Amino acid sequence: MEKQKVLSKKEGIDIGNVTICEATKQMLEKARKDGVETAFDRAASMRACPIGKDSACCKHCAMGPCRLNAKDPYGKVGVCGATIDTIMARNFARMIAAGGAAHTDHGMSMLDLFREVIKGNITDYEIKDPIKLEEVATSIGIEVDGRETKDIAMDLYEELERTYTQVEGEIPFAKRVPEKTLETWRKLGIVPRGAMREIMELMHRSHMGVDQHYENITRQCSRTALADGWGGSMVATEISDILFGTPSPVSVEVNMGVLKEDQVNIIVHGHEPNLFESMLVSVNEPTLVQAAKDAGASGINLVGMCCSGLEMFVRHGVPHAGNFMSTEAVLVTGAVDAMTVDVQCIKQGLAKVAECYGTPLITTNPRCRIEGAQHIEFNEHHPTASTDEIVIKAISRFKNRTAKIEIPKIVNKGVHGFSHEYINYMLGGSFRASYAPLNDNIINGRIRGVAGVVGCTNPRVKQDWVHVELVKELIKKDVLVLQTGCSQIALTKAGLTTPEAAILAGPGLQEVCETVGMPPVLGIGACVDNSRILIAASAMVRQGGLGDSIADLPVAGAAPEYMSEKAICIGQYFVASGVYTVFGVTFPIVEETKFHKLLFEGLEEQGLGKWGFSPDPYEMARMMIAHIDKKRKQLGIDKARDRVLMDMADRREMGAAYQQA
Ligand code: NFS
Ligand code: SF4
Repeated sequence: MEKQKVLSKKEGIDIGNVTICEATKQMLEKARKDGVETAFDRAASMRACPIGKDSACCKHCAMGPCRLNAKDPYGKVGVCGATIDTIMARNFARMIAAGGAAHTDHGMSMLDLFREVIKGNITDYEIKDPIKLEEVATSIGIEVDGRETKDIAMDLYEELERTYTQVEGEIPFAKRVPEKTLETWRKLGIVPRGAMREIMELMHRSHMGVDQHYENITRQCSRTALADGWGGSMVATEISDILFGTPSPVSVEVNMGVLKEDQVNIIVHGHEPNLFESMLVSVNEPTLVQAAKDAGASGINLVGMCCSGLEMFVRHGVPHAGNFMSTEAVLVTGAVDAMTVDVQCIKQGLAKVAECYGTPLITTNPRCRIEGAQHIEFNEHHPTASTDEIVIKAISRFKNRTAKIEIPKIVNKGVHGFSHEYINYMLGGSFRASYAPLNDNIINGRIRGVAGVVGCTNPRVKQDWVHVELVKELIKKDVLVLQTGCSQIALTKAGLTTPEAAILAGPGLQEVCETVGMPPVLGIGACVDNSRILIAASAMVRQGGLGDSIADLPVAGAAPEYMSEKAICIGQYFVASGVYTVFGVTFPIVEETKFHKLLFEGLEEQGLGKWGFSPDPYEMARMMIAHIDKKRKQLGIDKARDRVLMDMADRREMGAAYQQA
């Protein structure tokens, strides 16, 4: 095995302190022994740039780059005269453009696939969920009664294409937005046209010498972000459900212990479900299974990571090895016979680590190649041609394994796959699927409110810890938690996505969970599936009793360990949709500036949501709960909660007295 020289500092990182994931810790110890470096080491040896961290620099032209002073933000301007507010707003805009582009391009790939399937040009995939097809079509006004599936599908395709290409007018899913929320957007001029147009315009406006008013830039930030949340991401989710099936709850195994020493282990990491779906076909192909056996393996073990893994476990129960900050660590087990990736959140550092352990790192998407990785292009017209080839490579690596293998013996279980359709069904029962019981339980106070806790892990904070502590605080205070992305994996490893975890919830939430048999933390899927949270929020508004717009609901969102530009875009579309959204780690902004005041207060005054920031999970929980309580008060349902909790306490006491007697 080729060794790599690594740690810049002799003593290195304090492994016990960089993560609460025991498997990752164990692998970091092994990596140290093996002389292998990971992002944890690099984060420790490279301090974040203090000026960039505050977004106080601009490199949008060659008169600069210009650096302003965060301590005296109005003491200086760029060479062109750009103020701190312009510079920060433009930087923010560029993050939203990039993050939104990632989700919308992913959605577009799903739509391309959908079109080719309907036209019969691609035959390896099919419409798996025609009921969902009809529901989505109906939701945007397409006639379905008495029509052929194929005709409905073609109409749906043509409508949804407008999500991207439409030059003028509102995107199709704007029809799903609660009336009053949509009215606010119209008034502000932020209802999105096609995503291509919005992203193009945002890139234009953030160019040197164009939009130099932070309020105007922020408006286009909202419009572009909404083109992601209610556009590209929503298309990605809905089309994936139609093609691959709508998730319903399944029990899944998570953590590195899902790797099997005596099997050919293949990891799929990235975001788009089509590659993984075909991989699932290939690993079950009898000739390949036989080839694995001939090589001395007892079988082929397919495992997911990050959002690809989430797409697969909510639909097929495929096990999951870990989140973003564990992708290098998992290679250190030596047990991975191939890691195959498509797009997004794929650290270039994986190439070096994979090389150290003789694991083939395989890129598959023309958009993403990595120096030092092999490229086997995935072609949807013959999808299994490439996935078969990857399996063969993995079998050959298994046969020639030289790396010392050490698999952490940790496996956690969780129940995931709570699509908004399922939440509807679960709470309402099969004959009266509806959000009424959720709204009722919020109104009567058993459930205080709903929080979405989502997003990445980040080596600048202790991996998983902020997610887990925040969620524990929230459920303890009767806040129902919805989850997507890497956050969901953190909570599964902590054991909070099982119905038994209801015991950690406050008395009201606990009672609801026990009655329904659901966990207090509902895993919904990948990051594009944050769109499911938007749909659930709209359904809650339509159900009635909780106000007229999303901004009226007692809900809040958080990305406690975020790192990506996609996360910033998601944050902005939640804020623009009316949700108070709190981020952790760091926030790219200088406090006490006009732009800061706009994001953290002004947007709410315009009828939207607003941003919040705290790196501390307990403070974050406090801020979210204070917001939820403020909304309850505005809705006039704050007293109901006191009554119901008092009732429950009384009943419990009576029960205890009765038992003693
Ligand atoms: Ni979301 Fe998925 Fe994870 Fe963050 Fe990356 S995998 S799209 S961006 S790191 S949650
Ligand atoms: Fe400096 Fe203005 Fe050029 Fe930015 S656009 S680098 S602030 S001169």
